[in-house]
Amino acid sequence: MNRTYSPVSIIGAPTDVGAGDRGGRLGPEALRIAGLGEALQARGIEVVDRGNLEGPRNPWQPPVDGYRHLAEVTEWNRLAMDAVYAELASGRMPILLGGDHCLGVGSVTAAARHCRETGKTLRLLWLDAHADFNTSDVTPSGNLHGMPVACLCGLGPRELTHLGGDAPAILPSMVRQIGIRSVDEGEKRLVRQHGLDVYDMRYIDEVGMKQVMEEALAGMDDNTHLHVSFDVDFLDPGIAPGVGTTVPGGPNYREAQLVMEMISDTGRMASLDIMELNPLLDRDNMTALVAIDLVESLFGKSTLMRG
Ligand code: Z70
Ligand code: MN
Ligand code: MN
Ligand code: MN
Repeated sequence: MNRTYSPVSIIGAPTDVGAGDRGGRLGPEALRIAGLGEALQARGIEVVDRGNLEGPRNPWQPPVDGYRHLAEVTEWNRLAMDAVYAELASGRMPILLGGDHCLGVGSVTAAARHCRETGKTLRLLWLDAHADFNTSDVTPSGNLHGMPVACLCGLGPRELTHLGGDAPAILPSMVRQIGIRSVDEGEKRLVRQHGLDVYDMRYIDEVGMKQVMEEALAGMDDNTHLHVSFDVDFLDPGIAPGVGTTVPGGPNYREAQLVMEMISDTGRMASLDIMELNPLLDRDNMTALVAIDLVESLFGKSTLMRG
């Protein structure tokens, strides 16, 4: 299908303040070196690289009251929110390069604000091995990259639940989570309590990725702003070893391609995060290359010969 895309703005957020290991701060550069911008340009898309945000360094401290580095995480998210919002407000499609997934708070908060101002309906597709729905009471680690979805739904420290102003950014009913296979005990209770729509690996195995994506993308229309938050640990570690927390049994290359192709077919993706790539744990930048291959599919690359 030939579709025209909004001009894209690449924003780097080189930080791992929300993660349990260091190296995610190198993610944006690894994605650039693997050719993200060039791959999109080759598809006829106008691309501008805004460079990197500059935020506080990672102090590498233990958790305080259930959170590690809350002040630094908040500052990085403020920067990410402002940068993503500015691109949306000028009619461009932001691609935020993490960095760890705590940055999803800022990115999605910006998308939610843009939707409120333009009368759009937000749909959040969270591609991840993890539910990222921990709170300070139940987190096993204190790492804020395990909490962004909870924060966006209003569970968490006020700095993050109210990053965008006077209310939480989203409702749980806007979220669809795909690829989930690692959820902590207390986190599982919260996910059920708040009614998140989770397509875990067992369900994917039982019904197949095609049906999963049909269900997850159902109910969207011309007025939908689709935000895709792609945690690279969504992918099976066999094809994507370069992440802090590998969890076996993820979507394989073919399933992941289908996910991206079906998102592309909706024509509704308006903002994108690529998170959690850790080049220090990668081999020959292979995870970055796979991620870019998948992003090309997100932007309409397809070898479809039938139909
Ligand atoms: C665990 C926690 C996590 C990565 C999210 C893991 C969180 N649920 N790890 N993304 N890479 O510590 O909250
Ligand atoms: Mn818009
Ligand atoms: Mn995540
Ligand atoms: Mn994850």
